[in-house]
Amino acid sequence: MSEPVQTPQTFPTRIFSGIQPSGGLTLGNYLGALKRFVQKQDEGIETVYCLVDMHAITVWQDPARLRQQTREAAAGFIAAGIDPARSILFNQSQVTAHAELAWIFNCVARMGWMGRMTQWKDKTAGKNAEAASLGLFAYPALMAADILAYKATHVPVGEDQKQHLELTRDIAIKFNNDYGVNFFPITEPVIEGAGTRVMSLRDGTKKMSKSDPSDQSRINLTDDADTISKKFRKAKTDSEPLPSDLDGLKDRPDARNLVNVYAALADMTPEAVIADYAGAQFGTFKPALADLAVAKLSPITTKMSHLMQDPAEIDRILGEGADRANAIARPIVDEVYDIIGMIRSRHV
Ligand code: AQP
Repeated sequence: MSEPVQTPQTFPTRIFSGIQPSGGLTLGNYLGALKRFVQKQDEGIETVYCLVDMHAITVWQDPARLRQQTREAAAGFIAAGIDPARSILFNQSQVTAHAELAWIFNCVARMGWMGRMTQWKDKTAGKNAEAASLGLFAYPALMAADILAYKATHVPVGEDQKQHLELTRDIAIKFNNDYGVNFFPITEPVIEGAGTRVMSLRDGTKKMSKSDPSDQSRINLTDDADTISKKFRKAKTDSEPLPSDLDGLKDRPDARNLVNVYAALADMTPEAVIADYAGAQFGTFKPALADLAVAKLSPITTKMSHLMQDPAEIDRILGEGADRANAIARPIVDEVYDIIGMIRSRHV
């Protein structure tokens, strides 16, 4: 990849992040992304949040379900605390700058960079990679376009997206070098807190994912209190009690995951959770975790289902967000066309 250049960071702070409406939102999306999106908004930073429906179709989506999932994700954002008056909230396909810049980045990024992406490898592992969509392979270039169409300086994400953020930086650096400009910022990932890597409840070595075939592996933001409790009580663990320090969880991924989830939900450090539950059996810890999860998630679930009763209002919010997003991204992408030498006579 290109040698990193020292680009002065003279760009105003702007946060961008997104979530794919490729299924219902999970506890992983909530703790790794959504909860932190709300914190950034509440810190008063300019925040742009996107339901990346064009990423979702890198694997086949039933059209009616995609529409439903996009509205449901928007409802999830608002129910979790995103205020569409303070943050920009929209779905990606309504702002064409994303697709336009993605094509340009397809021409900047190198095949070898994409081939090294672990998410590409994971998603095609054991399958016929030749049959995967070209979009799935090129996904990180679209993600770079999502971010850089806003010249976003910071992107809160879960641990799984770290490599894609590094690629975004490489694309920005190569573009700036190739055209001799200091046009794009070198975006910083923001990966912080205990919830950046929530693992499957059935296998503590695999991330919790909305596309996991087992519904028992994840908590969905639409699960009712009873379902949340049952899933935590049945979560895979070992037969040992909780240790007295974090080191004791090193080779116990399932137990470690539950401690991390507790910490992220309670806004505690994992060390503090271990201090409270040292020596406790899972028969004690799991019900406490289930109660905590229900207390934190139930208000969100209730608000989501209320919002979902008015899909036209959700569409209105997304449309308004798209107009505000377009007002930022359009001039940036028009300037990119100019930098790379494309005639834009209709826009003069
Ligand atoms: N398990 C997780 N722990 C912490 N953070 C997570 N995120 C996703 N899963 C976890 C974070 O949520 C944001 C949106 O991710 P995404 O839905 O756009 O894509 P993904 O990472 O591919 O999520 P899934 O659930 O695994 O989706 P599918 O199954 O469709 O591929 C990101 O910030 C991500 O880090």
